[in-house]
Amino acid sequence: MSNRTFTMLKPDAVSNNYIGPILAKINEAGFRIVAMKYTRLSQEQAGNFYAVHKERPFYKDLVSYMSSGPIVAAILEKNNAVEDFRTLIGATDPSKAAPGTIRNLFAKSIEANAVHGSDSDENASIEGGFFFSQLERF
Ligand code: IDP
Ligand code: MG
Repeated sequence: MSNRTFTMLKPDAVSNNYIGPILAKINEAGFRIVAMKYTRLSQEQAGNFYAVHKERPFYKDLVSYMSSGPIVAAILEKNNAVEDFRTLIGATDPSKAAPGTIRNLFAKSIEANAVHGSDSDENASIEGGFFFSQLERF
């Protein structure tokens, strides 16, 4: 999935009615939406998605938070998608996210930080495959 990345608008972004404003930022930054789904993760699905963080102290809270309400999952396309999207969303902790980044503008806490962005081409492909089949990608 080179030139593609994967994102989720997390439960805080959805419940705060930030789907529209965040998608606008994503489009303004030059990303094309390749696949998109409004859905909700079970505890088990959230646990599998974040399995890489299983040993971290925040894992249990993160899993219940990510399954606490609906999310929007999407595959995005742009040159240098993974790196450019990480720049667009800003640091994990919104209090450290650069001005104008999505997390700076829309996130409330280090856990409820509005958006997910893949950290490598390999993970973008794995994470996109978690939500979408080949046939659902354009
Ligand atoms: P990232 O989303 O910026 O890549 P990761 O370190 O991969 O950050 O962590 C995954 C998610 O886990 C974060 O987006 C955030 O929701 C949550 N998280 C990360 N660090 C903490 C923490 O110290 N306390 C609570 N939640 C955290
Ligand atoms: Mg990460």
